[in-house]
Amino acid sequence: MALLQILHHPDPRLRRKAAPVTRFDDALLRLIDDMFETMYAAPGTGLAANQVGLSMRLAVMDCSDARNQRVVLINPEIVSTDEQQEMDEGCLSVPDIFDKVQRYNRLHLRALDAHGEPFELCAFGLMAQCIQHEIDHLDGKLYIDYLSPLKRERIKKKLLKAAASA
Ligand code: GNR
Ligand code: NI
Repeated sequence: MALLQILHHPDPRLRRKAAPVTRFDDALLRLIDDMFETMYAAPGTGLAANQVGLSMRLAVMDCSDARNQRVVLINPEIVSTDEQQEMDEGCLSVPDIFDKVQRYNRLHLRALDAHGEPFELCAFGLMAQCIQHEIDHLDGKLYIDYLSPLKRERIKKKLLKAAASA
């Protein structure tokens, strides 16, 4: 296993719309293991392939307190949602910044697992929030896109400054 490097905003690779996964092989399973290791080490509740520089519709998640409920999402599609609510959100690619975003509290999802088998999932709360956050990544979106242009500009400046002094 290996730790992967997590890209930070404003890296242009975070803005690419990722392509569907079509090949289910050992290399994919190894990548998924590496993404889990990277997510747990960060630590974070989710990690999308774009965040480690790969343009693939793949994300890993674990929203449990005990950190023992792995979920792999490949080519995920949201089937239905209910009402939105404001939730506090952060992102490993936008380090040390947190703000409120409108997210669906419940959703129904369809995706493929690590072996290419279809499954469906109903999620609510943190897990539903994390799924929306990861699917946004796969579409080249970041949660800061929902904030005001002024806040977004401040965040970009702060991260560019941090990167320059690293
Ligand atoms: O670790 C993470 N926490 C989190 C908190 C609220 C909403 C979404 C997230 S996902 C984030 C990890 C990450 O950046 N995934 O892409
Ligand atoms: Ni993120």
